[in-house]
Amino acid sequence: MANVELATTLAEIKGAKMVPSFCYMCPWNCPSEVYVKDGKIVHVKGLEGAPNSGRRCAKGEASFQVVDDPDRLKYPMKRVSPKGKEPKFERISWDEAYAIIANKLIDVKDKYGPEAVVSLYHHDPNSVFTQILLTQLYGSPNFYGHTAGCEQSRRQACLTVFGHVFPMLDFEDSRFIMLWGINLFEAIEAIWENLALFEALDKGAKLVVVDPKFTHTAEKADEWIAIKPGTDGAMALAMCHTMIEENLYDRAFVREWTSGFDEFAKHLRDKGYTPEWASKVTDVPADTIRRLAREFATTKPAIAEVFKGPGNYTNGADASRAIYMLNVLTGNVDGPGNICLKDWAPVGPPVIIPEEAMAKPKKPPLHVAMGYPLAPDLPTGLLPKAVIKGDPYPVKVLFLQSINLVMSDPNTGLVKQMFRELDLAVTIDLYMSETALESDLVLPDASFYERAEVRQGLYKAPQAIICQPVIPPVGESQPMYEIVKGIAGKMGHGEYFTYRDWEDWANVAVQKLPISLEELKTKGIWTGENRHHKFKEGGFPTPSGKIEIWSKNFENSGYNPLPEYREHSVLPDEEYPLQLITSKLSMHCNVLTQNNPYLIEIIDENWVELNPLDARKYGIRDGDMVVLESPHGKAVIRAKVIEGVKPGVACARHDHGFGHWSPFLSVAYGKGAHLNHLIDSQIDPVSGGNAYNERKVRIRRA
Ligand SMILES: Nc1nc2c(c(=O)[nH]1)N[C@H]1C(S)=C(S)[C@@H](COP(=O)(O)OP(=O)(O)OC[C@H]3O[C@@H](n4cnc5c(=O)[nH]c(N)nc54)[C@H](O)[C@@H]3O)O[C@H]1N2
Ligand SMILES: Nc1nc2c(c(=O)[nH]1)N[C@H]1C(S)=C(S)[C@@H](COP(=O)(O)OP(=O)(O)OC[C@H]3O[C@@H](n4cnc5c(=O)[nH]c(N)nc54)[C@H](O)[C@@H]3O)O[C@H]1N2
Ligand code: SF4
Ligand SMILES: [Mo]
Repeated sequence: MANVELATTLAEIKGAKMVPSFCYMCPWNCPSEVYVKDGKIVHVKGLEGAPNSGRRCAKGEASFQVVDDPDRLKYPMKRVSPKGKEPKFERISWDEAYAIIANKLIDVKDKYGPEAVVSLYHHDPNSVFTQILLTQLYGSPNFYGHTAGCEQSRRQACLTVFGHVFPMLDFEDSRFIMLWGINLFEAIEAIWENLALFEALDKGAKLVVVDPKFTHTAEKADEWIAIKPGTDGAMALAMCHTMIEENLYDRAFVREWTSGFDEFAKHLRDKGYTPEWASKVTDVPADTIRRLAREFATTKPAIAEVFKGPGNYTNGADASRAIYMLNVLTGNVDGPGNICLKDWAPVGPPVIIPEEAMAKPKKPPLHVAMGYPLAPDLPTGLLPKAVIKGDPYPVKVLFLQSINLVMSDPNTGLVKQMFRELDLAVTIDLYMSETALESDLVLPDASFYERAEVRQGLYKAPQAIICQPVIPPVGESQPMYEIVKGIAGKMGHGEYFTYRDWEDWANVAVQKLPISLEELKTKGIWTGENRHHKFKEGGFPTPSGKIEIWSKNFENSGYNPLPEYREHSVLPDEEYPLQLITSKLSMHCNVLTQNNPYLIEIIDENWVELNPLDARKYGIRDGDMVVLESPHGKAVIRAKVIEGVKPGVACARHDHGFGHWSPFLSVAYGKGAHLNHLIDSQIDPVSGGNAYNERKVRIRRA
């Protein structure tokens, strides 16, 4: 920052009031300090004393633009043009919006039952209010997040093995860290985790990154394993094979805390999951696989973690399960320097519905009816079928909050078609997003600088964090607690939503916390004790109470109880010779930062990366515009030629978040390319997670 700018900034901050809050530019919610003066945000930074140690990333720093953005939605809007035609909207009052929603909900319940109403969120500011209204009072079992579009396979694996959905990475004391496709230095997952990883590296920990692409995280690693896409399961199983054959596993831990070890050892042997076998599948030399297995097993404490990379394939759940087995066999579970099973803070619901008033859904939730009983969240890839064909049962109304499904899910054309078949689609957003364009009603939410929220902090120890409104909402926008209160009132449920201001419900939510709301407002966070080896007090929350190498749930649902290797379903061929994988950019978050002029100034388009060998083969030079073509569609995008991507692989950067076509996004509109229409809706057969990395393409100069 130039001196003059710095001086201006300091003058502005002088005398500003600091309000502890948190950042919502990505799902990791870093605790923050927001400086406000004369009703204007003049500065933001990470909260001192919080685990992110005063830091925010570039997206967080650019966040205050959200309140000044002239493209923000300001009023409730109703669609006045027919679906499928050019979208036209007109301003309506909140009262009219509430009445339209309430009447439709009552009508749909009469005709089809409450389960015909589905609610989806990703970024989930106060979605708990919607959950209370739709599931507890209205009676739909279909309130879901967007994990299928994210880390569904990893989550399902973690749930199966440990009975827990969310491991935290306690890097600080690790001595051996193996990251399978998880790109922490670009796709940031909470700044404290990155700081802890740096600390471990400073103390001499070894970092191994398994990824078909040489990422920023791989740059910091001791070893980069350029694996063939979609084959991580084979490598992890072969590492398990080596650990068992060479007696390197933690015998005492396995005996006391796991179930199914003997069956697993036999399974690995019977299937012939040797390093030699895996080498042919993965392109990783057998000696390397064997050596890494030995090093991992003998250098403690260690962490092997996976996120979306190996997970976003049709074999993603078992690949993730196999990677978790490395931690299990070596006893690297929930100790210092291990993956730790998140300990939750006692944050309660903001509104308590008495037991006798609770609705009892009559039909199973959609994921169960769809035949995915073990999916931790809705397989959204199957949602179009439910809406268009009524299979497994009719879905007539969609609520979408903080999610741009039309851009973020695969098979864009089918997702758009689904919207045309709905009786009512309500989008609650900050912007007229591409999903809003397909909706009947669009409601303006208040941003995280304009609303309150109390939620779980994503830190290894239990943590509660608070978001506080620092400026009034833009236009007529309203936070979810007001929107839900309005709809509930029209539906005859007003008696449960009697809070006058946010402190009323926040006081209810913090009841079980050891500190008061007033204290939380001043401090910003409450952090509990960081406990290790919590399972020693009561086992694991799995059916057997142990870590399940052999999964009882899988057995009961007719799946193979042991992790196995299957080839994924979309493989390159002569016509489409490249596997197109996806990878996020550090300066943008998903589908929500592209209208931010500061971030767009740093990165204003996305691109596809190719190895020089492939570039030469297809006559492409660095910087060329190219046509990418799959059996499902084509797109024009810039090419970058780099050594750090495996030959035969094309890596599309942030290909869900660019190429916005909503004319209401004046900064984002038309920048870069959107590539989710090049993918079919294939999903993992157990987790129901989307397989974004399963695209085969050909490439030519545009
Ligand atoms: N800056 C920034 N940070 C973010 C986000 C963002 O958009 N921007 N999004 C947030 C969200 S919602 C999420 S879910 C996380 C995602 O966090 P990550 O899962 O870490 O991020 P991705 O970039 O989706 O994928 C990671 C890597 O998987 C690799 N990969 C692809 N196929 C394979 C494979 O077959 N095997 C292996 N081993 N690797 C493979 C890709 O090359 C890529 O480097 O990031 C979060 N943080
Ligand atoms: N090809 C490809 N596709 C992908 C991915 C990929 O790596 N490659 N990543 C996948 C992953 S990991 C994820 S998590 C999904 C993410 O994609 P989505 O689940 O669609 O979610 P986001 O991009 O987080 O949020 C999108 C919407 O939230 C709105 N929003 C932002 N703040 C607020 C708020 O305070 N209130 C309200 N009501 N709305 C708000 C934004 O304006 C935007 O329209 O995409 C998935 N799709
Ligand atoms: S990592 Fe996410 S929550 Fe933290 S400062 Fe960056 S954008 Fe905000
Ligand atoms: Mo995600």
